[in-house]
Parts: sequence; structure tokens; C-alpha cells
Amino acid sequence: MSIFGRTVSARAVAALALVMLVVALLPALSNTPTREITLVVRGMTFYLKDDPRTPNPTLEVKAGERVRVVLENQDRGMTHDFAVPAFDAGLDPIDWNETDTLVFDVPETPGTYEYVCRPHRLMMRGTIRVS
Ligand SMILES: [Cu+2]
Repeated sequence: MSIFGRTVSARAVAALALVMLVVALLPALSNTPTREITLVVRGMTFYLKDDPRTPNPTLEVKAGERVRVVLENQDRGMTHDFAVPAFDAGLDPIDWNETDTLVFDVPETPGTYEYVCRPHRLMMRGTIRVS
């Protein structure tokens, strides 16, 4: 095989191709740090799973990080969802006793944004603070 007029072995080309493939895949393989936030819905209200006393808590995240929100609906007979309209991210509504997961990347712009349950956004809303 000839590259730029030089003869190279097929093995060298294959090795180079392999290196290029690994480099191209590195971002996907590297473990992107992910912040996991588990929200439980009870009584038309969001709670953090590890802080069951603070209604519709402020969620603290870092600019640019990946966030995984696990939503657990413990509100018998009610359907709820979770969405961050400013990030164009949201879950479909889930029924009582269901759990769903939303993964999104936080924008690079610090600020405060609103999260909501879209069917009940007047009651079920809180702040995401991006620092
Ligand atoms: Cu709701």
C-alpha cells in the first residue's frame, strides 16, 4: 500500500486505523461523571429521596455536568412527570408506583432554572441552581 508516495505495510495501516478508532471512542468510553438525583413524589410534591422533609427542593448542579434524575411516583392514583423546560428535557408522565429516569446535560451557563411536573406545574415546581 502507498501513502503519500511511501510504501507502508497493511499491518501499519491497520494499526494506525485501530489507534484512530480508539482515540475517536475515548470520550464515549471515559466515565463521564454523572450526578444522580432521586426525586420522590408524594402528596403532589417533589422530595429528595434522602431528604423527605423539604418540599420541592432546590437541586444543586454544576455547569456542564451530566445529571440523571430518577423519578419515583409514590402518589397513589396520580400521574406525574418531571421536566426542565429551559433545558428542553422531560419525562413522559408515570403512574403511581412507577419509576423513570431522565438523563440530561446541564448547560454551561450558570443560573437558576425551573423544574416542574407539567400537569401540576402550579404546585409542583422547584429550582435547579447551576453553579
Ligand atoms: Cu404532577
